[in-house]
Amino acid sequence: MGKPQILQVGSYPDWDRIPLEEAFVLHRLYEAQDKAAFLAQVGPQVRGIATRGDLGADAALIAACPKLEIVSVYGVGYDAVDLDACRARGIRVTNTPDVLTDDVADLAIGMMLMLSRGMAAAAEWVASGDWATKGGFALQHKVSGKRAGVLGLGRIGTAVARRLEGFGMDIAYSGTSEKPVPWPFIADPVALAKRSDILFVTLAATPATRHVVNRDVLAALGPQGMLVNVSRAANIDEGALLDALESGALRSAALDVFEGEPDVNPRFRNLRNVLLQPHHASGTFETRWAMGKVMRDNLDAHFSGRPLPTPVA
Ligand code: 8YV
Repeated sequence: MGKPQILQVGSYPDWDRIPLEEAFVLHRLYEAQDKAAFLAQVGPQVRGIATRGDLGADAALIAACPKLEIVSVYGVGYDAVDLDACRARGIRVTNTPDVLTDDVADLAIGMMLMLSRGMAAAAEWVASGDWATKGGFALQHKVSGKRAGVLGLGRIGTAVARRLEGFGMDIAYSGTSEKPVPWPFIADPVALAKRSDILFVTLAATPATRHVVNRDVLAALGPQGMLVNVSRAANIDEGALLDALESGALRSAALDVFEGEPDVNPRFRNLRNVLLQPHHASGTFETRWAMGKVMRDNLDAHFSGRPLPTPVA
């Protein structure tokens, strides 16, 4: 039997592409001009899909691969994979948890500091010469000792909360269930937002969490509040967020994820109270090396009949 045939949905760095090419026959969907024609041609031979957290595998893609056995996601989030379609056909799904937790939490903290302390504009104040001609930079907002809410206390939310302890913050959290942690559980996201100066969104996205951060949550966070999102855009009502940022009903927002990314709603570009990042919370060499290895290890394990390292529950 020849090498298993894999459909590659998006690009990977060479250090993943090369070993994948050695082990499998790769079909690169993202390079095809006519994706439908390409899928009609290669889909019937495909036994595995290698995808990314941001790209996933929808029902149509899965249906185009009748011999599909496994979807291996390069990313912890598998919200873009149609799990029902996979379950119905016994297709296995894997992701890359744990290895990216620290980086995502680090970026969340970095975004909080950068936005609260106005560091981007402050750097520009020096670079432009304004410091010498206009004087000291405008005063900013303190971080240490503030009240923080963590919406979604999974691996990443917990790593964020632990880091916030180092800032002497008064931490509370919300999520699917109460956990054995030292921080108070506040089930209602509106109540969590009300007692928070800074609200971190670290929830795994599911249909149930869609727009969980809605107008009411944003109003409760209020004109002194900051929102930090390192999860998925779908967890937030982006229209309501833009309204709140434009009107001053919310002080500021630091966002790594956007509806329709990599396109970003142009309303964001006119705002000075936002910090916009290009969905790169896991984007370090160290973490992407580790994520690629886990993604490849899952495919290797499946096709050599070994237990999957990180199956999705
Ligand atoms: C990645 C992600 O940026 O882990 C996830 O769920 O969205 C990110 O780590 C993405 O999967 C890489 O393209």
